[in-house]
Amino acid sequence: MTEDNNNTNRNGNKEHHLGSSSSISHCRKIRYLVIIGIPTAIAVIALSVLLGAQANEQERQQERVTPQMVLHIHPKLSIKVDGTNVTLPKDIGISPSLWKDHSLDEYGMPGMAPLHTHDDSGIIHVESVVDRNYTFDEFLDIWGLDLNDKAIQISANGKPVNSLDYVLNDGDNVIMEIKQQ
Ligand SMILES: [Cu+2]
Repeated sequence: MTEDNNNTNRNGNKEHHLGSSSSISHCRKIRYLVIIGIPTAIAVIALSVLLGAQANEQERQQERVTPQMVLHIHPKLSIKVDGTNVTLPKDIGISPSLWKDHSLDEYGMPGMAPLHTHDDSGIIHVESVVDRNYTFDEFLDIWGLDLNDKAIQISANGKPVNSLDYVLNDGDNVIMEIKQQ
């Protein structure tokens, strides 16, 4: 009886061994994870790093193609010829016939001089890829307006302006009076 009990104990031990055979299948799971899981994880990480690098390269190329605008202000210009209001044309610095001086083109957004008009509201758009001063004279040069033999009077925000080198500011109200001679 005692022997039988011992056998049962041994059986019990065997059952215990069975328990450790389930830990062998646990080992297989780990080995499976190592063989399949780790290479998959490495591949996923490598792919996302590669895609990330590609996205960065695309961003960099886009920046090269479309430079960033760092200055964007809107002075307003009103023109009077012999006392009569004259509309400032649209597309100055955009349309070839209204874009005569190209010396500042490198500072403008693609297809536009840094000083231009989009409509006939009198608003001058200063849109520049560099932060610099732009003068009223530079706008007139881009436009190609011929002021030879004409007397001009300029005021900005109600104050007389004595030089065409007047630096344009955001929200300026510039009035140019032209007298034909
Ligand atoms: Cu603008």
